[in-house]
Amino acid sequence: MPRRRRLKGTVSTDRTQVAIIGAGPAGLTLGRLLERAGIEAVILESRDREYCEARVRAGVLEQGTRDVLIEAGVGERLQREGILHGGIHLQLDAERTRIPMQELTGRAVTIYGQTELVKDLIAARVQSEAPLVFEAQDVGIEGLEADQPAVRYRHGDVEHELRADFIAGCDGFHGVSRESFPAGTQQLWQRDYPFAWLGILAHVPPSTDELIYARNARGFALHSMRSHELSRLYLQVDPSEDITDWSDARIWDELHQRLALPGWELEEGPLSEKSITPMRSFVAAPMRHRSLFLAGDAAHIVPPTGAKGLNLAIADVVRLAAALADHYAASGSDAALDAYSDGCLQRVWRAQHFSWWMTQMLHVDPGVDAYGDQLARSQLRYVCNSKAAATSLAENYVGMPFYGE
Ligand code: FAS
Ligand code: PHB
Repeated sequence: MPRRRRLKGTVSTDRTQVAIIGAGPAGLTLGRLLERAGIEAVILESRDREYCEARVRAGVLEQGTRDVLIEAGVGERLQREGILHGGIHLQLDAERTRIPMQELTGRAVTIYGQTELVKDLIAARVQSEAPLVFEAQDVGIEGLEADQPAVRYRHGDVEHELRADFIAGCDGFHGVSRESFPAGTQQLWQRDYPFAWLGILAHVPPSTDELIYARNARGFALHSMRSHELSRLYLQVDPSEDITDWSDARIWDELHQRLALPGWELEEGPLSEKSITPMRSFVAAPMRHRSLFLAGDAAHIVPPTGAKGLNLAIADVVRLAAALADHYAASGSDAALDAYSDGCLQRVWRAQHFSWWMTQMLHVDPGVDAYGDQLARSQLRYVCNSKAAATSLAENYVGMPFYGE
């Protein structure tokens, strides 16, 4: 437990080794890895537990992500309920091709909802009674320039000042951590796409054994899943679309048209969730300023077409946890901390390219002319018919080996 000293009247001051802002996959996994390494950490989350455990986001875990979670002792349910996939299907109009990723790379992916992963990580932290503060309000970072990092927050009606050696900014794209970098100390790259994803959760067994990524003249469609009873499907829509204009019947009709294949049937079922997510690519570098380290969506965003967002977040914190362990080890080396940002960015830019490449190959871009449309179709046809091209996709999709793997 952080050492607490109550300053008379106003602020309660606590001390820990690592202050983690955000209880998403990045913050919770970092907390777990540090706990296993005997390093103290406090996780501060602005939302309540229910909200964090209800958010429907990613669903594909790379081999490396799976291995890290199992190694960290939070993979029991993942191994029991996760679904191993050795391939994906690519579809161009009414032609569907399986990409045998496991045959081509020796690695597979696991279908396991981010929602479930967050539940497992929170349950493990609550069980070990390691500090996790939900509903931490007005979180702010201070003392970076004076190398006396601290996180201020309000919990209930008590003001807190959490002093730490390091701060891990795992608070996502809209968090406070990246904003705490002094002006001019970061370079930002961004690309917004002229399309969004309308996603649904349908209570019907998946109509496919593995994911289907389909490019159709009407736009992109994806048939994914969460379990053998729960399907997750996505449609490319215009970013200005309003979800209230999309009845369940209209969504299913569009999915039928875009995924159509002679002799194959898409089963419908009741929807429990539908939402529209804008698509962007974003990178902020460096990912470190003095004792503040960014990880996950706080530093980089990819369009979900490559299923990389969650996996990048985990890869960042695997590298950060190892670097912090080096720092606190008897030998006390900061070499890995100093190399953290550049090390992460190598993987980030690979995932950025792959996610952009999958997105432009599989979506109908209103801003691209007919010639460009044919180029994208030719690219997709090539991937479906060339072992070399399929292997390149597979290698990126299953994920490159993790730091220290
Ligand atoms: P997260 O955003 O998950 O977590 C950040 C946490 O910090 C949140 O709990 C937030 O409440 C908290 N926080 C924010 N500000 C704070 C503050 N000031 N103080 C304290 N806490 C604060 N990826 C895929 O691969 N496939 C998908 O289908 C997919 N769908 C997505 C849909 C949506 C709507 C979004 C936003 C992302 C999606 N992603 C998807 C990407 C997603 O999986 C992210 O990459 C992943 O959640 C990143 O994890 P974190 O970096 O932990 O950030
Ligand atoms: C999902 O299941 O939510 C999912 C799967 C693959 C993607 C994106 C999302 O590329």
